[in-house]
Amino acid sequence: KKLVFATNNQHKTDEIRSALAGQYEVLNLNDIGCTDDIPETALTFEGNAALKSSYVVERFNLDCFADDSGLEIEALNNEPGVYSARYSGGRDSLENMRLVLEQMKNQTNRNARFKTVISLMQNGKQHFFEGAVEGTIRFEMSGSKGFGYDPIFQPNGYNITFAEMDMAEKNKISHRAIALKKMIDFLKEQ
Ligand code: ITT
Repeated sequence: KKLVFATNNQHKTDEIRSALAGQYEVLNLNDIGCTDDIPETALTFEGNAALKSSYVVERFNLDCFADDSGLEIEALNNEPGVYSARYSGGRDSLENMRLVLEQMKNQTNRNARFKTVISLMQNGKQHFFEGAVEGTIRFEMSGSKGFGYDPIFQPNGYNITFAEMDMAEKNKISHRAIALKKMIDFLKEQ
């Protein structure tokens, strides 16, 4: 069985492929020959996930799902949030993390959460699935696995960051894995 995943992010693709190995074949935008940079102009994860999935339905007439995600930090009024990918102005993860660490350097409230909203477009209908994982922001980066803000995020109940976990371990607890499981449960009920 095939699923089209409306993403340009290879790390997201790898995580979802790993989680669905042996169950579904996952094709991303590159695999369906889409090189467009889909505009993400909405102010919510739901809105942006919907824009990405609808784009693929309109342009390619393919059912698909999209993942919009980001890091919400309590002390920063839930920023970077929907601006996670380009918080420092560009897509450089190191620069984005440096900006967060700088803004957080005198903060005692380190609470944060990663969120994912998946929009599934199927037969002209849209379905949303959400996942979140609570944790804290480290004072320094640690680890080299994963992507994005993984080196500064420590999930509650662990003393390592997401970037110190293998993909399989991150996939047991991550925001993306939780949202994905809800979508797969929904697909299997059909
Ligand atoms: P697509 O829109 O093509 O899927 P993107 O990277 O632009 O890829 P988003 O708009 O959803 O994706 O931006 C999410 C950003 O949030 C992402 O670039 C990372 O910086 C961060 N992020 C999301 N999930 C993450 C995770 O599991 N670990 C670390 N950072 C994550």
